[in-house]
Amino acid sequence: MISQLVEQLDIYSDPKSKIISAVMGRNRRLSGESAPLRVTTPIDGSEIALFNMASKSQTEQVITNAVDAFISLRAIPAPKRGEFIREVGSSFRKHKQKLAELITLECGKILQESLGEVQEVIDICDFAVGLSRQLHGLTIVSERPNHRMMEQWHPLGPVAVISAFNFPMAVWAWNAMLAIVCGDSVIWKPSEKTPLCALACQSLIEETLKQFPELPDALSQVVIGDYSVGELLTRDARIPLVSATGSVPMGRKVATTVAQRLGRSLLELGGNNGMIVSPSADIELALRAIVFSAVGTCGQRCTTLRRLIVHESIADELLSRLVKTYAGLPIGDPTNPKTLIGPLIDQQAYELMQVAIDQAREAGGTVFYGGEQITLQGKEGGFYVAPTLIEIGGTAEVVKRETFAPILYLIRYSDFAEAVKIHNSVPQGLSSAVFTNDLRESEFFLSAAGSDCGLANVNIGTSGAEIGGAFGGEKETGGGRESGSDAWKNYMRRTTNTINYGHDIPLAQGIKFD
Ligand code: UN1
Repeated sequence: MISQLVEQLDIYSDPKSKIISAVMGRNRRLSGESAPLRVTTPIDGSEIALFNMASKSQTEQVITNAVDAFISLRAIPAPKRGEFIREVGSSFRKHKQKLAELITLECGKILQESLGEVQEVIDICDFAVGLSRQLHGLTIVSERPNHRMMEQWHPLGPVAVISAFNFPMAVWAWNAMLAIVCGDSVIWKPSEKTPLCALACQSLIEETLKQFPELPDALSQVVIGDYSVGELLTRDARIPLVSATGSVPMGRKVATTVAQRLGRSLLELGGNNGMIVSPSADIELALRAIVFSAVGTCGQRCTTLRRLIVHESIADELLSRLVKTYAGLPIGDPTNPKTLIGPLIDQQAYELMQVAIDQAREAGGTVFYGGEQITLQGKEGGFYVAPTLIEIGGTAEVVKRETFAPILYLIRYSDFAEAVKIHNSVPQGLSSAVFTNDLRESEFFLSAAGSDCGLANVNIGTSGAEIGGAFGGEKETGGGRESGSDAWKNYMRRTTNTINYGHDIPLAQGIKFD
């Protein structure tokens, strides 16, 4: 069934494709310049594709293509670029089901969540189309007579997008759709774990491009490769912006390399998100939000809930209800519509989960539920786990680390200010939530003295953000903002223009220089 799906997609046939290192279906391989990459499905661990990764010279060529494409793209009016993105969105709408099936196949998330991810791509396309007529700057009064000041936003240049396995289409789209309407060409280096998703997206872009002969072919390119390809992209001064999503160590490398050449980086790194549940909370709502945020995508979202900070007066009740709910969660094949928890991405993810559970136990934590591997008949190569609930003290080292797995640490608090302090005591700062019906608590949580994260929610879980807001976080999360609001400004360069329409040349600050 798996190989059939890959072949049905029929996405690899165009010889003019800008896809570097063509993909082959099961058991076929193209000769190429570089090492092979074996792609497996987390569903049962079987091989679904073999690639030859891009070589250094191929990557260099991609960068050169992107520079040329940028020169033509920046001359195309933004609303025209928006028309292209509108058609890209239509194409994703048309292929939504198939694309979702591919996400499920390659990264193991359940079909409902995969459909949600494709919807995120469609939504950001719509957003970008609107934006293509709103890339406006300010006009500013001048201190000098007969002068006028204004800001313009111009296209920036080729943008490199480095994305992670857990959102193999949406995060690229947040970046690429905005970058393209802003007039930038895009080079995408997807995770080595999910190259097929990237190729499927690229093939839809290429298909849509056929309707737009005035647009440059290389406005979007995909490079399949390992960290060495990432390094070439981050080092190259022809790429003014590198947008990277993934682990903190990866982000640190990207940021350091890009900073060496004084380029820009836009980072969305670790999560390790927390939620405070206060005594006034609507427990039914909180329960639903906790479960989706903690176990959705098998705990492998950047926005996954990992730290539940609960008032001592309701902690026992919440814990026992969570244990009961966890016990009933269907774990299994993500293509089965009844499943709510699919597999972890791979063995390494499973091992890291076990290490974290052991460390939590050593730090005095009590495992109330789960953590063990679940063997599914016929899918022994997949890593399925029971999501785990661990009660632990808020200061334990393991709680401060992001483990990409369905681990939920429960921490008790007695005073709300203390809860916020516990909440903010980790190095990461992506998403946060409070469940409360107490206005003072919710306002405090949202205030400057409250949550220190980029996303702070009230009576909503930590995951599942809409595309309309700016997405990203502080501290080790990297400070970047992608997707909605004014995140588009990252993909443009601002010029401040001062225009003199008078007959004199007065200097600012009243300086006389006669
Ligand atoms: C991510 O995990 O990198 O808010 C992105 C969410 C999704 C995006 C997550 N809309 O959970």
